[in-house]
Amino acid sequence: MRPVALSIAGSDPSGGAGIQADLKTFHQFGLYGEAAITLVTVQNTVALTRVEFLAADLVEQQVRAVLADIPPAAIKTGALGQAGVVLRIAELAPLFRCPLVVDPILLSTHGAALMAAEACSALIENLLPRATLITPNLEEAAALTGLSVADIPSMREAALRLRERTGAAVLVKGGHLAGDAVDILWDGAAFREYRAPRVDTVHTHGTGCTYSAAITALLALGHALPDAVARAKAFITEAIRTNPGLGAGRGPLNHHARPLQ
Ligand code: PXL
Repeated sequence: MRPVALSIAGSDPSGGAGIQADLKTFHQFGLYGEAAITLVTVQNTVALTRVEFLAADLVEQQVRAVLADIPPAAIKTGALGQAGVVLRIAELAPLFRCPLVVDPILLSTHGAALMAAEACSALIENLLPRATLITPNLEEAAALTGLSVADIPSMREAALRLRERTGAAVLVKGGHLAGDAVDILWDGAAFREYRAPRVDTVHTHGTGCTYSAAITALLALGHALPDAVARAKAFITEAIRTNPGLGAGRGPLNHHARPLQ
């Protein structure tokens, strides 16, 4: 049977990030994708001009509807918007019975808030402890720990702190470092480093969403976490390298990139 994955995230009508990126990525890995929408953005590759948060009970009802009927083999969360939504997802998490990847998104590519400030503590206290894996970038790792996270030693320190606080495995993504794009995975047993040569392009919109969706897909397919991260890293690196060059601003990746066999 074809595995199922669910994304709980925001809509990007330009198709590069959010729910749209997640569904394309699930599909590309051969999964059946489900999507519960948390917020709607108005954006293209040039600018984001509006964000509308959906009511927490509307998000909850979407998630309950799919869990009751077509239960997924892995779930990811993206932009959640408000503390109320974070708390509802945390309350629903015991029903999930599958890996949960939490991408702790705070800002959009264009710098707009996709998480209200007061939702950050709900995320740390309530949702991150329910996660199998959390996937902060440098900025999110800094916001979640209070550390300055700007090189590999500080990425390791942030990963240690976040795991201590939440019990989740932590992938700190160094895509914004100078030089190679290096990510650090800490699962409580070993540090692993995932390294790819930097692709010199502005077309990286939706990289974080696509990366965590690929990891979620691979977990749904039964890969162990370190292998899922390695394969997802290869996928996003190829997706950035072969980006279609769409739009007048920061364009999307190539979601048709071929996953490793
Ligand atoms: O990449 C973070 C992100 C998540 N979700 C939505 C977005 C973005 C980035 O722009 O638009 C809906």
